[in-house]
Amino acid sequence: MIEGVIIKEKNGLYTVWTDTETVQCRAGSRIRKGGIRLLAGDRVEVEPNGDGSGFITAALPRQNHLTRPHVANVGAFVIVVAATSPAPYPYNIDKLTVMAEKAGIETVIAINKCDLLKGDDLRGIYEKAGYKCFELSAARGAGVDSLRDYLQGKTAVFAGASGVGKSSLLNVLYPTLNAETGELSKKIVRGKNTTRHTEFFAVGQNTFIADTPGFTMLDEDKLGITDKEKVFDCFPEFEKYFGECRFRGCTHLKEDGCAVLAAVKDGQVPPSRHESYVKLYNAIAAINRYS
Ligand SMILES: Nc1nc2c(ncn2[C@@H]2O[C@H](COP(=O)(O)OP(=O)(O)OP(=O)(O)O)[C@@H](O)[C@H]2O)c(=O)[nH]1
Ligand SMILES: [Mg+2]
Ligand SMILES: [Zn+2]
Repeated sequence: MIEGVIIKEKNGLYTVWTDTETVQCRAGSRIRKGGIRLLAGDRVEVEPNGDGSGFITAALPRQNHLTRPHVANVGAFVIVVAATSPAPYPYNIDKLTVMAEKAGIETVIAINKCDLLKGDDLRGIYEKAGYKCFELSAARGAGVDSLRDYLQGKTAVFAGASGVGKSSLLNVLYPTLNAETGELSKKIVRGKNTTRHTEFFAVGQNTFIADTPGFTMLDEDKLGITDKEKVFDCFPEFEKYFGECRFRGCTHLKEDGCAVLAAVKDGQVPPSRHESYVKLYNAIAAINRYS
């Protein structure tokens, strides 16, 4: 019996990384009968057959999971944004921060293409929200050392809109990656529509990274939030205003005496973050109204 982590799932075939080897596994009967849906990132116990194949006999408890991409045990959610080209669209970025907050996953913002435009505006917004920010240029290799240091020892997922440079950054961060995997270069060159299956690549001691294809839409009903009142909790920079509003039950949308709105007015909370809050609150309210 050995322990490992699922780095890839495709059509019921799981690739399990065990530090010394990868084992191609099927789910054992206990897993199948238990109706357990295994995800990339899940830690599992494997009964190897000795020929590179094996059976997954047990799944260890999950720390967290995301639905988009569908992965488990994410140690770092890296939201890649471009300082420009494509222009950052705050609401889409904020839906990603919210999804990760809801799942309880540590999130950082990787601001790429800083060779084209400085990243300080975005940095100002997201540092206020409590997210560590990296200013980077994949094109120039700038800033990547500190991001690599941060990722060391973590299981990380790169997400963000198409064209922001997720794959380019991964290539600069881990130049040996395609040599080790053989497949990634093709994937990266293809750029768009990379893969439907999220796959982790081992890039160092206990360090796994997954690239994801960019998407333009992340529907509000995929965020795991069913109650509009819970949207507030997914904006970490709002927390200190909890209970500070004039009226109990303040929705923080437009009430007089709202502490969050006051913070927006005096520059403590970036307007774009509050706008995203309002949009998301209304979207979640509408979903519940019609479902
Ligand atoms: N100027 C500049 N261009 C960059 C930088 N990083 C990436 N690019 C370019 O941006 C384009 C998109 O890069 P990708 O790495 O394919 O972007 P992606 O986020 O992986 O996109 P999807 O796979 O479609 O989600 C390419 O033409 C890159 O050459 C950068 O730091 N500066
Ligand atoms: Mg890509
Ligand atoms: Zn309020």
